[in-house]
Amino acid sequence: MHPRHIPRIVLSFFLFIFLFGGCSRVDHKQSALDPKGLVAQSQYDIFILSVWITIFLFCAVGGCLLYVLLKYRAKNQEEAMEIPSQSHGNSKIESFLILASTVILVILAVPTLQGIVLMNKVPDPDDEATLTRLNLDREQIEGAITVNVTGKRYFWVFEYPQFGIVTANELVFPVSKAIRINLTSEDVIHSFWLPKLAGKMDLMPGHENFMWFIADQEKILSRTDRDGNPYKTDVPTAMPAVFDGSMRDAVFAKQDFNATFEPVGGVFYGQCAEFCGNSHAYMSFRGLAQTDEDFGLWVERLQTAQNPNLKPSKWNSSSEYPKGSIVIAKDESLIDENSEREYRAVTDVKKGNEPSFSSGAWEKLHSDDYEIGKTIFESAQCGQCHALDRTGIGSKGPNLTLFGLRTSLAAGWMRNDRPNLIKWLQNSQDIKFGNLMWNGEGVDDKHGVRSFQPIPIDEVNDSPLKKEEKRLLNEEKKVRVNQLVTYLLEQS
Ligand code: HEC
Ligand SMILES: [Cu+2]
Repeated sequence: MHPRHIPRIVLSFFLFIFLFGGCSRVDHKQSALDPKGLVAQSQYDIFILSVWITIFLFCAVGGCLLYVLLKYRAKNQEEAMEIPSQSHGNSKIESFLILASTVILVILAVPTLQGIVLMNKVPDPDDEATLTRLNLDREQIEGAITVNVTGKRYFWVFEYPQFGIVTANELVFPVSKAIRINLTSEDVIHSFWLPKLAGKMDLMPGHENFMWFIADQEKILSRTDRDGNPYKTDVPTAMPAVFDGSMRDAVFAKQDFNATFEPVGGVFYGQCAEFCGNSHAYMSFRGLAQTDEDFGLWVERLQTAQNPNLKPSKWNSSSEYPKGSIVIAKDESLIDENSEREYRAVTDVKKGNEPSFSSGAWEKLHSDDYEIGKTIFESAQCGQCHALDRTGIGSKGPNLTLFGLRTSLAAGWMRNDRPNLIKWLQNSQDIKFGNLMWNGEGVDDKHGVRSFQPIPIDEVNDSPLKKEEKRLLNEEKKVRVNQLVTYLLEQS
C-alpha cells in the first residue's frame, strides 16, 4: 500500500459509515439492539461486550499490521530486492498471544454461560439473591403467565392454559409478569423471535422447547423523540388496552401499514426466524404488553367468548326470560323462513312470548349484516379450519374468537381493517403466496373459501348478456364478503 492511498481509504471508510448509518434506526420494529426486557437486555449486553472485544482486536491487529507496513516499507528499488533475514517465530510473543486469547475467551464465556442459565429457566421466587441481582420482585415471578405457542405454516397459536383460552398471532401479556413460553410445532421447524423481549428459540414437531421473557415497564413508559430526547408517556399511551379496542385504534392511527415505522406503545414485533416454506417471510406476530388490569379484562372477555356454557341457547316457550337474557330464535326477514338470529330481552319476558320485534319485548343483539355474515361463515365452511372457541388448538387455521380486537391480519402481515379483510377473503393467495387457507387440504375452486373471488368480466367472447350476469354476480359476492367481514370484526 502506498501512503498516497491512505487519505482515500480513510475517506471511503467515513463515507460508508455516513451513508449506511442513515439506513438504520436502532429502535426499529424488529431490532435486537433496542432491548425492552430483562432477557433481551442480557443478550444485548453480551453482544455489545463481544462487539467491543472485536473492535479492540480489530484495532490491535490492524494497528500492528499498519505499523509494520509503514515502518518496514521498501524505500527504494535496492531495498525492495533485498531478502530479509529469516527467523523461526518468537516464543515470548506466541505465549503471550495464547494467554491473551484465553483471557478474552474467558471474558466472553462467563457472561454467555450466565445468560444461557438465565434464559433457560425463570428464576426461583425463593432465591432472593438472584432476584435482587436481577432487580426483580417476587410477585413478578410468582404471578408468571404460561403461554403454549404452536407454530403452524404460516401462523401462530397462543394457548393460555391457566385461563383456558386460545388465540392466534397476537400474544397479549401483562407487562409486570414473567411470561413462560413453551414452544412446539405441528408441521416443520419454526423459530420464535421477539427481538426486543427475548432471543430466538426453535419450535420443533414432537419436542417442546422453553424460553421466557419479562418486559421492562419503565422502558415502555419512556420514549425518545426523533431528536433522541427522552420523555415519559402516560400508561394509556404507552400501553393502550386491547380488550376495548384502544390498542387497535392506536395502531391504526399511527401506522400506514408497511410505511414508515412509528412506534406504538406496547406493540412488539415478532417473526418466524427459521425458513419454513414459501410464506415464511410473512409469518410474523405481535406481542402486546398490557397493564395487569387490562390484561385481566382481556382474559375475561376471551373467557366469556370461548365458554361453551355461556353461548345463548334457543328460545324455549316454557321458560321465562329476565331482562337482558339472550336467546336464539327465528327471524324470517333475514334470509328465509329458516333463518335465526340472537335477541335480547328488553324487559322481563313471560313464558310463551316468542321473540319478535313487534311485541317490543325483544331487540336485535346484532345488525342484520352481522347475522347474515354469521350464516355465510357456516355455509362457506370457514368453521372447517377456524375455531371460535377454546377447542381450536388443533384446528388448521388461526382461532378467530374476537377477531375484531386484533390489530393484524394474516399472521401480522397486514393491518386488520375492512379493506384488507375483504382482499384477504377474495383472494388470499394474492396477498400471502402459498398460504394454507387458499391452498389447504381439500380446498379447490368449488370450496366456499374461494367463492368470493370476483369473476373477470372483460373476456373477449362474452355476450353483453353474459357480462351483465357476471357483473351482478360480482355485486352479490361483494355484498356477501362485506357481511362476512362485519361478522368477523364485530363478534362479541
Ligand atoms: C382449509 C382451511 C381454511 C378454511 C376453509 C378457511 N380458512 Fe381462513 N385461514 C386458514 C389458514 C391456514 C390461515 C392462516 C393463513 C396464514 O396467515 O398463513 C387462515 C387465515 C384466516 C384469517 C386471518 C387470521 C389471522 O389471525 O391472521 C381470517 C380472517 C380467515 N382465515 C377467515 C376465514 C373465513 C372467513 C373463511 C371462510 C370463508 C376461512 N377463513 C376459511 C385456513 C382456512
Ligand atoms: Cu418460518
